[in-house]
Amino acid sequence: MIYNVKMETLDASQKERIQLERLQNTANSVYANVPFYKEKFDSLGVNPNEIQSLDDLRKLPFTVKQDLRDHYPFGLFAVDQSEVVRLHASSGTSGKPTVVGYTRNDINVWSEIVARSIAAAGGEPSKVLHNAYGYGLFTGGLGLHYGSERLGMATVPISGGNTSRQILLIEDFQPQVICGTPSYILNIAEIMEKMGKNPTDTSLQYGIFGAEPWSEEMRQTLESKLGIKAVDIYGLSEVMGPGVAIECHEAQDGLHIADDHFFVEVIDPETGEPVSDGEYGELVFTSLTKEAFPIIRYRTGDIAAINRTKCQCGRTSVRMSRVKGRIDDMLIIRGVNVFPSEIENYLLQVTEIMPHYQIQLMKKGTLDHVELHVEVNGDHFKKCQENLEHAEIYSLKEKIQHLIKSNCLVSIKVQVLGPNSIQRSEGKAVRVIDLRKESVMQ
Ligand code: DLL
Repeated sequence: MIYNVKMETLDASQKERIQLERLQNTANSVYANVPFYKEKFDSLGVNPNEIQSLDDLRKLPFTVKQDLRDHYPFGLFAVDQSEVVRLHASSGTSGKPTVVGYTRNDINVWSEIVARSIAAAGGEPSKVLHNAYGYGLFTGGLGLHYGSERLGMATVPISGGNTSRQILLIEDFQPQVICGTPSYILNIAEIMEKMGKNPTDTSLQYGIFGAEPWSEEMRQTLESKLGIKAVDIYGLSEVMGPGVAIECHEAQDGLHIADDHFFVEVIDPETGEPVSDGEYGELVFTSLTKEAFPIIRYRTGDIAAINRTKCQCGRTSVRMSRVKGRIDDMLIIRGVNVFPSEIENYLLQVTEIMPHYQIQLMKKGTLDHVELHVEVNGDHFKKCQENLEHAEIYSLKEKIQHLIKSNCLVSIKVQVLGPNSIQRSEGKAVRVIDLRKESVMQ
């Protein structure tokens, strides 16, 4: 089902006209109302009136996360505080969080975008949606919640955690759609199995998973474990929250960007120059309709590629690939670049291990040392205990090392751990642990 047929199937010239008009409004608004943007535009000698085509966007400066931190908490807002009806923040690993604000109209637009997303994922009015994204300052819970209500679904605001209660409510409320981070939904499915229940026996038909990088192989694991169709949803608080882009359940072939509200560019992260369609680079978004917290050319740090061909579902928006990962999470191992999600893709093909892993970065002398921790599954663990424990584990280790080496071209030391050794997530999974400061190994 297409929620907003008119806006989701615009032809290229209609779309460009709307985007340009909205871009001009946004550039004027930030110039007039946010001193940070006025100073930046002035220092580059650019005036918003010069934006006469979408290409002119490239005259405007980039915005980065540090700019948000430097203007903590409300310094980049473009409206009077009396118009702000909602605040969200992302925790940030160090220092102050980054804060974003919404007017009543922003919440309305966001709800509509998420309603479109849920419909694209297979949701329908009058069915039930189980929302296991965290509620609070994180945009996942409330973002999906408002969109689900807008679509007309009965929304279960369970949030993350308390997994046995989640399972009870899935059984009793009979939801058609479940939302959450892929790592947490996997956790729910595993606990169901441990309780002796079959996760494919529920009423669930569709899953809306995102907020963290995940792989095609993880999609297959989740789809077969839960007997559902799973789609990828992308977003970030600085740009809006969930719903910036979503796959449709019909094609599951790239995420439709809500490009009547967010203009996308893909750049080479080193040079800042645009890359061609289909080539991977850093996603950069400009909001086109936001009032409280408009953002110009925001460098997301997320690596993906875009595709402008028409999708079989009928939507005409530009689509982005899965996000491979954040630039900060890219591992450089002996000169070879690899993202954790690429490792995950191969790891999940190994049937003797659980779909949980962690990558630890340590220092060995002056060199970085990378270790991949995986967890053997219960059946294989038994076999190891009954048979030649070390030989079994050793061969599994060798097998994984070889698989990663031949596909990702990096040599990583693998540690095979016993069942339940790796901490399960209730929100965003922590895949990379950087112990380089603490651990100088000899
Ligand atoms: O994670 C918003 C969200 C909520 C998206 C629920 C999807 C579902 P932040 O906490 O600001 O917002 O984190 C944004 O998470 O820059 C990406 O690095 C990562 N991310 C989000 N969605 C995906 C995805 C929410 N589908 C940051 N695939 C982004 C990979 C994702 N990474």
